[in-house]
Amino acid sequence: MTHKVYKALTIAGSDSGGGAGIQADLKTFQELGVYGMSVLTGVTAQNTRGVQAVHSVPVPMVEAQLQSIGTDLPPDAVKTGMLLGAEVIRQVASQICQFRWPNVVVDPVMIAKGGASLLQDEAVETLKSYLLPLAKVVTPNFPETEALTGLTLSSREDAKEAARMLADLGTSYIIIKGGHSAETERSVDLLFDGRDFTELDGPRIHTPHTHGTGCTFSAALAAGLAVGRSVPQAAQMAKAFIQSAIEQGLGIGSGHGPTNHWAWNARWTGEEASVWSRAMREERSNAKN
Ligand code: PXL
Repeated sequence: MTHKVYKALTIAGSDSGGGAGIQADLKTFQELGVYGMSVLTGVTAQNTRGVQAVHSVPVPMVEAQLQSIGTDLPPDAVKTGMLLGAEVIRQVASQICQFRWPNVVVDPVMIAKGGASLLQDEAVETLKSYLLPLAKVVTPNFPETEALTGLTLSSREDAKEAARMLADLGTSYIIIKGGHSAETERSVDLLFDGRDFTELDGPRIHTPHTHGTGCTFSAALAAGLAVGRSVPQAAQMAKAFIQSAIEQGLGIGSGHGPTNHWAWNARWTGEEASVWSRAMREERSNAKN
């Protein structure tokens, strides 16, 4: 290898169903050409119908994983997902400081689609005071924004006020995702850089298969930052990545299915799946010749 290998780390939980959590993150890193690493905070027993069980990894084991990464494989970007409790958050924040990890993206995961809690209520304050000040970007959806700010979001102006409040906590860029907004035709994410607002606009795709969208978006954002893109550039790319992943959903499972992490790199359809990897290889070797 003569070119630099960009590395991204996810600090998050496992989704046995493969659509969210570290599985979504690692698939996204891989698709975007970034070497993926993971620190596991917990394990969920989960499928497209919901979360059947959650089990946390002991904090000293989370610490050991962070040390293993930090002492040998410094990441170019880091994202956090499911953190479960206050003690883990303090540990993660302390190691991010110790190793001076750059490009920290915090996806403030709180509740799974079916209602299972992925962050204890009392840990929200810890997230705000310990982790958000270290973050380059925080990516809450509407319910998470409401939990973090105490505001009720019923208009774009409310979202702007919430973004200003979050910026005051010390995070450089705020992205309030519009997937849960009341808008029926568009899904608009609001990007705030501490001064100006930019809208990341996309069509709303009407589908129940949106499991893991938040994880996938924040992982794509971290991958963009890892390779040196600016936050606005990485955010635009991440928006396009998740849009194609939702549009070309896989249609697996009987509940809220996962998105298609292949979609960005290949026009994937069911019949083509078996020939997909061969076609990709041929394309690559043709491009070289
Ligand atoms: O989408 C949030 C999320 C994050 N991490 C894990 C999850 C979920 C949602 O179900 O299971 C492990």
